[in-house]
Amino acid sequence: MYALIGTWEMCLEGARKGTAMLQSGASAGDAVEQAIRMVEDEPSFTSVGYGGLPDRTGHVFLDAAFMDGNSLRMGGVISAENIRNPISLARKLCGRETNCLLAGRGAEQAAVSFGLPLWDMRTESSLQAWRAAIAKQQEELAAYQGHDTVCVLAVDEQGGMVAGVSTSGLFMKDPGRVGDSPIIGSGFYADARYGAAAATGLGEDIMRGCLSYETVSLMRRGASPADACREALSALVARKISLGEDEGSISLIALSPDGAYGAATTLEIFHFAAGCSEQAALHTVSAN
Ligand code: SD4
Repeated sequence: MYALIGTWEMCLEGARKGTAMLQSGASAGDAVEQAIRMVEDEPSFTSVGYGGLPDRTGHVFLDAAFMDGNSLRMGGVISAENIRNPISLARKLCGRETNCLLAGRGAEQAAVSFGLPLWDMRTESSLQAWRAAIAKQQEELAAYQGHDTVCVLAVDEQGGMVAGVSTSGLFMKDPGRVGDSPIIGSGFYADARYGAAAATGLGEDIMRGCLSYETVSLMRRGASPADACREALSALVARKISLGEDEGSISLIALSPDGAYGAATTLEIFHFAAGCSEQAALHTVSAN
């Protein structure tokens, strides 16, 4: 048995490739890295990797993480520029006892030391979008204006379980702004005994509920992936509403060791790609 789940329609091709790899015996780590690299490499996806939309200063800063649910080790990249495939660097850092989460220049130096390519991640069209936003003096930071994080969870035939995420964060963010994606327990979590989870949406809200850890923790107490996503999300939403806030823009995915998967969202519609012992297909979940 193998299974893989990934966020958003942009992940479909990568998820198909990842499930095909799992079918032919690849590890969950290889499948997750490959699925995410395919999203990072596609410039028409403007929220991840090459072609990602810039911050206010016109620079593309990338966040990524990779967690091995069997060893509970993680590697991560925070606010790094010019790294062609941040997920590959995050994976290389995973397993280190120290120095596993690197930010900025240090991450770029590590990429060079691993022989990973550096790249100007801006494209003419991402710069055009930035110039237009500057001209409009856009102030609002929004989680879902074409700015979505790719999160992929996989379990392989050998029981290996991995979570990976990659994003360029929010369009027009302040320089140095970091969301949930590279933060363990918020943007992602995996424990091969109970399951894996990952989040997409407004990182500032996701972090307040440590949503990925909370989802895995509910699975540890027996919840299915779908129920765990729903319960973790609705608890944070209820708390936000009790504070006089709106529900926010948050979506969660989860995967259990037996290959069951699920998702929950505050959006009208949230797409994810998933397959269990079959090729990945597109699925949807909605807030109601
Ligand atoms: C962040 N969670 O940087 C990311 C962005 C995202 O849908 O996933 N948007 O806050």
